[in-house]
Amino acid sequence: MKKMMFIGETRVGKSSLIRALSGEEFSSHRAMAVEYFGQYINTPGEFLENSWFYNALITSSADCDILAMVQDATRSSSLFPPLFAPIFNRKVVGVITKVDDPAANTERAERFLNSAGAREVVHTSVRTGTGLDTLREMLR
Ligand SMILES: Nc1nc2c(ncn2[C@@H]2O[C@H](COP(=O)(O)OP(=O)(O)OP(=O)(O)O)[C@@H](O)[C@H]2O)c(=O)[nH]1
Ligand SMILES: [Mg+2]
Repeated sequence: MKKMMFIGETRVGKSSLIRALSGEEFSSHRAMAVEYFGQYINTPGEFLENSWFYNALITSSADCDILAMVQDATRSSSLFPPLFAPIFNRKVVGVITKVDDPAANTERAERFLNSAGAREVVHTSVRTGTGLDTLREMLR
């Protein structure tokens, strides 16, 4: 069974995405720990926000087939460093969250993800269900 690991800043929507994708009760405790839920692996936002945790992200990614770099469409900044994706040595997909939000700017989010090294980018919303099937399909 293929696994997908989500990385992204705090509050970008990682837990919401896992809840929507799995269709089950996934309750995140905001713990400073990597969480395993079926085919999905959640990581603390702090791991991306503090570069001394990058090693923890890289180590955890050994368990996944696909790494999802999660960018909030409403944010005007991104903490993904340029060319971050290749260091994981995995298939990497960019995931834009909250595309339903009136303040969403998907072109900006896509630029952040492209510069971080994501070639493929999926637009998602847990409110409308946009993009969820595309992500599920990748795990088949
Ligand atoms: N409009 C909209 N809001 C969303 C969407 N996904 C998540 N949110 C909101 O964004 C906020 C953060 O969502 P979480 O899923 O807790 O984010 P997280 O990345 O798990 O956050 P941490 O666990 O703190 O790192 C919540 O208030 C969600 O309701 C979406 O698709 N659309
Ligand atoms: Mg969470």
